[in-house]
Amino acid sequence: MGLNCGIVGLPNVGKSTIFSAMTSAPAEAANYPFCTIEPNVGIVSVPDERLNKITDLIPTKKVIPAVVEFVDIAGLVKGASGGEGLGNRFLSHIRNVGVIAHVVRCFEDEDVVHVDNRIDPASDIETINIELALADLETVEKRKEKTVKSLRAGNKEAVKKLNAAVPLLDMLIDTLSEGKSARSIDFTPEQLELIYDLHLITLKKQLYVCNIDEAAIDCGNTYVDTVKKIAAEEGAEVVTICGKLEAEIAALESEEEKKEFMEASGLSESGMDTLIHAGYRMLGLRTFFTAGEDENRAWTFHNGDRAPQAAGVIHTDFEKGFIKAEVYHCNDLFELGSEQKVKEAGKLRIEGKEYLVQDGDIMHFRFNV
Ligand SMILES: Nc1nc2c(ncn2[C@@H]2O[C@H](COP(=O)(O)OP(=O)(O)O)[C@@H](O)[C@H]2O)c(=O)[nH]1
Ligand SMILES: [Mg+2]
Repeated sequence: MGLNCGIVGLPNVGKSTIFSAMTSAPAEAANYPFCTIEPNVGIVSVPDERLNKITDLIPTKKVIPAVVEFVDIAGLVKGASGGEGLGNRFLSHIRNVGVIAHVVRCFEDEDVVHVDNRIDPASDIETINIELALADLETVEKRKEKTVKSLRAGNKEAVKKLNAAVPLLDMLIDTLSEGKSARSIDFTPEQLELIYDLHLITLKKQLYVCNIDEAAIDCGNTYVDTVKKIAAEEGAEVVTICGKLEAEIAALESEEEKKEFMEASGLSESGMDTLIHAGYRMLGLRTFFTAGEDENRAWTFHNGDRAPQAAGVIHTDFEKGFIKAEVYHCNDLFELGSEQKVKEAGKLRIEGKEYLVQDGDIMHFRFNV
Protein backbone atom coordinates (compact mmCIF):
# COMPACT_ATOMS: atom_id res chain seq x y z
CA MET A 1 0.00 0.00 0.00
CA GLY A 2 1.26 3.47 -0.86
CA LEU A 3 -0.17 6.48 0.86
CA ASN A 4 -2.64 6.04 3.64
CA CYS A 5 -3.92 9.25 5.20
CA GLY A 6 -6.03 9.66 8.33
CA ILE A 7 -8.17 12.79 8.65
CA VAL A 8 -8.44 14.08 12.22
CA GLY A 9 -9.73 17.26 13.83
CA LEU A 10 -12.39 18.54 16.20
CA PRO A 11 -16.08 18.00 15.34
CA ASN A 12 -17.57 20.41 12.78
CA VAL A 13 -14.28 21.53 11.30
CA GLY A 14 -15.19 19.98 7.93
CA LYS A 15 -13.52 16.54 8.01
CA SER A 16 -16.42 14.65 6.50
CA THR A 17 -17.03 17.39 3.95
CA ILE A 18 -13.44 17.14 2.75
CA PHE A 19 -13.50 13.34 2.94
CA SER A 20 -16.62 13.00 0.83
CA ALA A 21 -15.41 15.56 -1.71
CA MET A 22 -12.23 13.56 -2.11
CA THR A 23 -13.86 10.19 -2.32
CA SER A 24 -16.75 11.22 -4.58
CA ALA A 25 -14.97 9.61 -7.54
CA PRO A 26 -13.62 6.48 -5.87
CA ALA A 27 -11.02 4.33 -7.58
CA GLU A 28 -12.19 0.95 -8.79
CA ALA A 29 -11.70 -1.12 -5.64
CA ALA A 30 -11.30 -4.43 -7.48
CA ASN A 31 -7.84 -3.34 -8.65
CA TYR A 32 -6.56 -2.76 -5.14
CA PRO A 33 -7.05 -5.91 -3.07
CA PHE A 34 -4.93 -4.55 -0.22
CA CYS A 35 -7.38 -1.77 0.56
CA THR A 36 -9.86 -2.05 3.37
CA ILE A 37 -13.37 -1.07 2.43
CA GLU A 38 -15.30 0.49 5.24
CA PRO A 39 -17.72 3.41 5.21
CA ASN A 40 -15.13 5.83 6.54
CA VAL A 41 -12.42 4.62 4.17
CA GLY A 42 -12.09 5.99 0.65
CA ILE A 43 -9.69 5.04 -2.12
CA VAL A 44 -8.70 7.88 -4.40
CA SER A 45 -6.65 7.83 -7.59
CA VAL A 46 -3.39 9.77 -7.55
CA PRO A 47 -3.53 12.31 -10.37
CA ASP A 48 -0.50 11.81 -12.63
CA GLU A 49 -0.35 13.33 -16.12
CA ARG A 50 2.53 11.03 -17.05
CA LEU A 51 0.30 7.96 -16.99
CA ASN A 52 -1.98 9.54 -19.62
CA LYS A 53 0.99 10.54 -21.75
CA ILE A 54 2.37 6.99 -21.56
CA THR A 55 -1.00 5.65 -22.69
CA ASP A 56 -1.00 8.01 -25.68
CA LEU A 57 2.23 6.36 -26.82
CA ILE A 58 1.67 2.80 -25.57
CA PRO A 59 -1.98 1.93 -26.20
CA THR A 60 -3.44 -0.51 -23.69
CA LYS A 61 -6.68 -2.12 -22.57
CA LYS A 62 -6.69 -0.74 -19.06
CA VAL A 63 -5.17 2.25 -17.26
CA ILE A 64 -4.72 1.92 -13.50
CA PRO A 65 -3.48 4.87 -11.44
CA ALA A 66 -1.78 4.64 -8.07
CA VAL A 67 -4.12 5.18 -5.14
CA VAL A 68 -4.30 6.88 -1.79
CA GLU A 69 -6.44 5.61 1.04
CA PHE A 70 -8.21 8.26 3.11
CA VAL A 71 -9.75 7.48 6.48
CA ASP A 72 -12.25 9.85 8.10
CA ILE A 73 -11.42 9.45 11.78
CA ALA A 74 -14.29 10.73 13.89
CA GLY A 75 -14.65 10.95 17.64
CA LEU A 76 -11.68 13.06 18.56
CA VAL A 77 -12.78 15.59 21.19
CA LYS A 78 -11.33 16.93 24.39
CA GLY A 79 -11.13 13.92 26.70
CA ALA A 80 -11.24 11.35 23.89
CA SER A 81 -8.17 9.55 25.19
CA GLY A 82 -10.03 9.11 28.48
CA GLY A 83 -13.14 7.74 26.79
CA GLU A 84 -15.14 10.86 25.86
CA GLY A 85 -16.99 11.07 22.54
CA LEU A 86 -16.43 7.93 20.56
CA GLY A 87 -13.58 7.32 22.96
CA ASN A 88 -10.84 4.96 22.01
CA ARG A 89 -12.56 3.64 18.93
CA PHE A 90 -10.77 6.20 16.80
CA LEU A 91 -7.45 4.85 17.93
CA SER A 92 -7.59 1.56 16.07
CA HIS A 93 -8.15 3.48 12.82
CA ILE A 94 -5.43 6.00 13.36
CA ARG A 95 -2.72 3.50 14.32
CA ASN A 96 -2.66 2.13 10.80
CA VAL A 97 -2.27 5.32 8.80
CA GLY A 98 1.00 6.69 7.41
CA VAL A 99 0.19 10.39 7.47
CA ILE A 100 -2.19 12.38 9.62
CA ALA A 101 -4.07 15.24 8.01
CA HIS A 102 -5.12 17.49 10.86
CA VAL A 103 -8.06 19.60 9.70
CA VAL A 104 -8.37 22.98 11.37
CA ARG A 105 -11.41 25.20 11.10
CA CYS A 106 -10.37 28.50 9.55
CA PHE A 107 -13.81 29.61 8.41
CA GLU A 108 -16.53 31.58 10.13
CA ASP A 109 -20.12 30.46 9.79
CA GLU A 110 -22.74 31.15 12.41
CA ASP A 111 -24.78 28.22 11.16
CA VAL A 112 -22.01 25.79 11.95
CA VAL A 113 -21.52 25.32 15.67
CA HIS A 114 -18.01 25.20 17.03
CA VAL A 115 -17.56 22.84 20.00
CA ASP A 116 -16.11 25.67 22.08
CA ASN A 117 -18.31 28.37 20.53
CA ARG A 118 -15.37 30.25 19.03
CA ILE A 119 -13.02 29.97 16.07
CA ASP A 120 -9.60 29.54 17.59
CA PRO A 121 -7.16 27.46 15.51
CA ALA A 122 -4.35 27.56 18.08
CA SER A 123 -6.57 26.21 20.83
CA ASP A 124 -8.17 23.62 18.49
CA ILE A 125 -4.78 22.35 17.42
CA GLU A 126 -3.60 22.13 21.01
CA THR A 127 -6.71 20.19 22.06
CA ILE A 128 -6.26 17.58 19.34
CA ASN A 129 -2.51 17.28 19.76
CA ILE A 130 -2.88 16.81 23.52
CA GLU A 131 -5.48 14.07 23.01
CA LEU A 132 -3.17 12.28 20.60
CA ALA A 133 -0.25 12.62 23.01
CA LEU A 134 -2.36 11.26 25.88
CA ALA A 135 -3.45 8.31 23.77
CA ASP A 136 0.22 7.57 23.11
CA LEU A 137 1.01 8.05 26.78
CA GLU A 138 -1.35 5.21 27.64
CA THR A 139 0.33 2.98 25.07
CA VAL A 140 3.81 3.77 26.38
CA GLU A 141 2.83 3.32 30.03
CA LYS A 142 1.40 -0.10 29.24
CA ARG A 143 4.61 -1.05 27.49
CA LYS A 144 6.66 0.18 30.43
CA GLU A 145 4.64 -1.96 32.87
CA LYS A 146 5.08 -4.98 30.67
CA THR A 147 8.78 -4.31 30.26
CA VAL A 148 9.36 -3.97 34.00
CA LYS A 149 7.48 -7.21 34.60
CA SER A 150 9.59 -9.07 32.06
CA LEU A 151 12.73 -7.68 33.68
CA ARG A 152 11.65 -9.06 37.01
CA ALA A 153 10.76 -12.39 35.47
CA GLY A 154 14.42 -12.54 34.50
CA ASN A 155 14.11 -13.53 30.87
CA LYS A 156 17.87 -13.27 30.39
CA GLU A 157 18.36 -12.91 26.65
CA ALA A 158 15.70 -10.23 26.54
CA VAL A 159 16.98 -8.31 29.55
CA LYS A 160 19.64 -6.40 27.63
CA LYS A 161 17.17 -5.13 25.07
CA LEU A 162 14.63 -4.35 27.75
CA ASN A 163 17.19 -2.41 29.75
CA ALA A 164 17.89 -0.25 26.74
CA ALA A 165 14.18 0.37 26.28
CA VAL A 166 13.36 1.54 29.80
CA PRO A 167 15.07 4.98 29.72
CA LEU A 168 13.58 5.52 26.30
CA LEU A 169 10.09 4.75 27.55
CA ASP A 170 10.65 7.08 30.50
CA MET A 171 11.70 9.86 28.18
CA LEU A 172 8.56 9.31 26.12
CA ILE A 173 6.38 9.30 29.23
CA ASP A 174 7.86 12.66 30.30
CA THR A 175 7.31 14.23 26.91
CA LEU A 176 3.84 12.85 26.25
CA SER A 177 2.50 13.71 29.70
CA GLU A 178 3.34 17.33 28.94
CA GLY A 179 1.07 17.01 25.91
CA LYS A 180 4.02 17.12 23.52
CA SER A 181 4.37 14.78 20.59
CA ALA A 182 6.84 11.89 20.31
CA ARG A 183 7.87 13.58 17.05
CA SER A 184 9.43 16.39 19.10
CA ILE A 185 12.10 13.99 20.40
CA ASP A 186 15.26 13.48 18.35
CA PHE A 187 15.50 9.69 18.28
CA THR A 188 18.46 7.74 16.96
CA PRO A 189 17.65 5.05 14.38
CA GLU A 190 18.39 2.39 17.04
CA GLN A 191 15.93 4.01 19.43
CA LEU A 192 13.29 4.24 16.73
CA GLU A 193 13.65 0.55 16.12
CA LEU A 194 12.99 -0.19 19.80
CA ILE A 195 9.69 1.70 19.76
CA TYR A 196 8.62 1.03 16.19
CA ASP A 197 6.07 -1.61 17.17
CA LEU A 198 4.25 0.81 19.49
CA HIS A 199 2.82 2.53 16.38
CA LEU A 200 2.75 5.83 18.23
CA ILE A 201 0.29 8.29 16.71
CA THR A 202 2.38 11.34 17.52
CA LEU A 203 5.40 9.83 15.82
CA LYS A 204 3.57 9.81 12.49
CA LYS A 205 4.05 12.66 10.10
CA GLN A 206 1.35 15.27 10.45
CA LEU A 207 0.25 18.00 8.11
CA TYR A 208 -2.26 20.71 8.82
CA VAL A 209 -5.22 21.28 6.55
CA CYS A 210 -6.74 24.75 6.90
CA ASN A 211 -10.39 24.59 5.97
CA ILE A 212 -11.12 28.08 4.68
CA ASP A 213 -13.96 30.08 3.20
CA GLU A 214 -14.11 30.95 -0.47
CA ALA A 215 -13.31 34.55 0.37
CA ALA A 216 -9.93 33.51 1.80
CA ILE A 217 -8.71 31.63 -1.30
CA ASP A 218 -6.77 34.59 -2.68
CA CYS A 219 -5.70 36.46 0.41
CA GLY A 220 -5.80 33.88 3.20
CA ASN A 221 -6.92 34.97 6.66
CA THR A 222 -5.52 35.41 10.15
CA TYR A 223 -6.62 31.90 11.17
CA VAL A 224 -4.48 30.45 8.40
CA ASP A 225 -1.56 32.64 9.52
CA THR A 226 -1.88 31.19 13.02
CA VAL A 227 -1.82 27.63 11.71
CA LYS A 228 1.18 28.37 9.52
CA LYS A 229 3.08 29.73 12.48
CA ILE A 230 2.38 26.65 14.59
CA ALA A 231 3.25 24.36 11.69
CA ALA A 232 6.53 26.18 11.08
CA GLU A 233 7.54 25.64 14.71
CA GLU A 234 6.83 21.91 14.31
CA GLY A 235 8.34 21.63 10.85
CA ALA A 236 4.97 20.48 9.49
CA GLU A 237 3.42 21.28 6.12
CA VAL A 238 0.25 23.28 5.65
CA VAL A 239 -2.35 22.72 2.97
CA THR A 240 -5.23 25.14 2.48
CA ILE A 241 -8.54 23.73 1.30
CA CYS A 242 -11.98 25.20 0.89
CA GLY A 243 -14.03 22.19 1.93
CA LYS A 244 -17.36 23.59 0.85
CA LEU A 245 -16.06 24.50 -2.60
CA GLU A 246 -14.33 21.13 -3.01
CA ALA A 247 -17.66 19.46 -2.28
CA GLU A 248 -19.33 21.58 -4.98
CA ILE A 249 -16.57 20.80 -7.48
CA ALA A 250 -16.74 17.10 -6.68
CA ALA A 251 -20.47 17.10 -7.43
CA LEU A 252 -19.91 18.34 -11.01
CA GLU A 253 -20.18 15.74 -13.75
CA SER A 254 -17.40 16.34 -16.24
CA GLU A 255 -13.73 17.13 -15.91
CA GLU A 256 -14.29 20.20 -18.11
CA GLU A 257 -16.94 21.61 -15.85
CA LYS A 258 -14.68 21.02 -12.87
CA LYS A 259 -11.82 22.82 -14.56
CA GLU A 260 -13.95 25.81 -15.49
CA PHE A 261 -15.41 26.03 -12.01
CA MET A 262 -11.95 25.88 -10.45
CA GLU A 263 -10.62 28.60 -12.71
CA ALA A 264 -13.60 30.79 -11.92
CA SER A 265 -12.95 30.30 -8.19
CA GLY A 266 -9.25 31.07 -8.49
CA LEU A 267 -8.03 27.54 -7.69
CA SER A 268 -5.00 26.29 -9.60
CA GLU A 269 -5.04 22.78 -8.21
CA SER A 270 -7.88 21.00 -6.44
CA GLY A 271 -7.42 20.72 -2.69
CA MET A 272 -7.44 16.98 -3.04
CA ASP A 273 -4.47 17.01 -5.41
CA THR A 274 -2.56 19.40 -3.17
CA LEU A 275 -3.17 17.16 -0.18
CA ILE A 276 -2.17 13.99 -2.02
CA HIS A 277 1.01 15.57 -3.32
CA ALA A 278 1.93 16.86 0.14
CA GLY A 279 1.38 13.38 1.58
CA TYR A 280 3.59 11.84 -1.11
CA ARG A 281 6.34 14.34 -0.38
CA MET A 282 6.19 13.84 3.37
CA LEU A 283 6.43 10.07 3.14
CA GLY A 284 9.12 10.14 0.47
CA LEU A 285 6.87 8.30 -1.97
CA ARG A 286 7.65 7.97 -5.66
CA THR A 287 5.97 6.47 -8.70
CA PHE A 288 7.15 3.95 -11.26
CA PHE A 289 5.12 2.59 -14.15
CA THR A 290 4.49 -0.69 -15.91
CA ALA A 291 3.23 -0.47 -19.48
CA GLY A 292 2.03 -3.03 -21.99
CA GLU A 293 -0.93 -4.05 -24.08
CA ASP A 294 -2.93 -5.41 -21.13
CA GLU A 295 -2.52 -2.53 -18.72
CA ASN A 296 -0.63 0.66 -18.03
CA ARG A 297 -0.24 1.18 -14.37
CA ALA A 298 1.33 3.51 -11.81
CA TRP A 299 2.85 1.98 -8.67
CA THR A 300 3.99 3.66 -5.47
CA PHE A 301 7.41 2.95 -4.00
CA HIS A 302 9.65 4.54 -1.38
CA ASN A 303 12.49 6.81 -2.32
CA GLY A 304 15.64 4.70 -1.98
CA ASP A 305 13.98 1.39 -2.91
CA ARG A 306 16.02 -0.93 -5.10
CA ALA A 307 14.61 -2.85 -8.04
CA PRO A 308 13.57 -6.00 -6.11
CA GLN A 309 11.66 -3.96 -3.53
CA ALA A 310 9.86 -2.07 -6.27
CA ALA A 311 9.02 -5.40 -7.89
CA GLY A 312 7.62 -6.50 -4.54
CA VAL A 313 5.09 -3.67 -4.70
CA ILE A 314 3.49 -5.55 -7.61
CA HIS A 315 3.74 -9.01 -6.09
CA THR A 316 5.84 -10.62 -3.37
CA ASP A 317 6.80 -13.36 -5.87
CA PHE A 318 8.35 -10.67 -8.08
CA GLU A 319 10.62 -9.69 -5.21
CA LYS A 320 11.49 -13.24 -4.09
CA GLY A 321 12.24 -14.47 -7.58
CA PHE A 322 13.70 -11.23 -8.93
CA ILE A 323 16.24 -11.75 -11.72
CA LYS A 324 16.54 -8.41 -13.46
CA ALA A 325 14.57 -5.42 -14.67
CA GLU A 326 14.29 -3.74 -18.04
CA VAL A 327 14.15 -0.03 -17.36
CA TYR A 328 13.79 3.24 -19.19
CA HIS A 329 12.57 6.62 -18.08
CA CYS A 330 9.17 7.98 -19.15
CA ASN A 331 10.85 11.21 -20.31
CA ASP A 332 12.81 9.17 -22.88
CA LEU A 333 9.54 7.76 -24.14
CA PHE A 334 7.97 11.22 -24.34
CA GLU A 335 11.01 12.54 -26.18
CA LEU A 336 11.48 9.69 -28.62
CA GLY A 337 7.83 8.75 -29.17
CA SER A 338 7.83 4.97 -28.95
CA GLU A 339 9.30 2.06 -27.03
CA GLN A 340 11.02 0.88 -30.21
CA LYS A 341 12.79 4.23 -30.61
CA VAL A 342 13.78 4.16 -26.93
CA LYS A 343 15.42 0.77 -27.57
CA GLU A 344 17.12 1.97 -30.73
CA ALA A 345 18.53 4.94 -28.88
CA GLY A 346 20.03 2.60 -26.31
CA LYS A 347 17.96 4.11 -23.53
CA LEU A 348 16.48 0.81 -22.39
CA ARG A 349 18.76 -0.72 -19.78
CA ILE A 350 18.97 -4.04 -18.02
CA GLU A 351 19.35 -3.45 -14.31
CA GLY A 352 20.05 -5.84 -11.44
CA LYS A 353 19.29 -6.13 -7.74
CA GLU A 354 21.24 -3.02 -6.74
CA TYR A 355 19.45 -0.61 -9.06
CA LEU A 356 17.95 2.39 -7.28
CA VAL A 357 14.55 2.92 -8.83
CA GLN A 358 13.86 6.47 -10.06
CA ASP A 359 10.62 8.40 -10.04
CA GLY A 360 9.12 8.07 -13.54
CA ASP A 361 10.88 4.82 -14.47
CA ILE A 362 8.98 2.46 -16.73
CA MET A 363 9.89 -1.05 -15.64
CA HIS A 364 9.49 -4.60 -16.78
CA PHE A 365 10.57 -7.28 -14.32
CA ARG A 366 12.04 -10.72 -15.04
CA PHE A 367 11.54 -13.14 -12.23
CA ASN A 368 11.60 -16.81 -11.47
CA VAL A 369 9.43 -18.57 -8.87
N1 LIG B 1 -18.97 27.82 5.66
C1 LIG B 1 -18.34 26.65 5.57
N2 LIG B 1 -18.93 25.55 6.09
C2 LIG B 1 -18.32 24.37 6.00
C3 LIG B 1 -17.03 24.23 5.37
N3 LIG B 1 -16.66 22.93 5.46
C4 LIG B 1 -17.65 22.30 6.12
N4 LIG B 1 -18.66 23.14 6.44
C5 LIG B 1 -19.90 22.84 7.14
O1 LIG B 1 -19.60 22.53 8.49
C6 LIG B 1 -20.48 21.52 8.99
C7 LIG B 1 -19.67 20.39 9.59
O2 LIG B 1 -18.90 19.76 8.56
P1 LIG B 1 -18.46 18.24 8.65
O3 LIG B 1 -17.68 17.97 7.43
O4 LIG B 1 -19.59 17.35 8.95
O5 LIG B 1 -17.48 18.31 9.92
P2 LIG B 1 -16.77 17.14 10.74
O6 LIG B 1 -17.51 17.01 12.02
O7 LIG B 1 -15.38 17.65 10.98
O8 LIG B 1 -16.77 15.90 9.93
C8 LIG B 1 -21.33 21.08 7.82
O9 LIG B 1 -22.56 21.72 7.94
C9 LIG B 1 -20.58 21.61 6.60
O10 LIG B 1 -21.44 21.93 5.54
C10 LIG B 1 -16.43 25.43 4.81
O11 LIG B 1 -15.34 25.39 4.23
N5 LIG B 1 -17.13 26.59 4.94
MG1 LIG C 1 -17.59 13.99 10.44
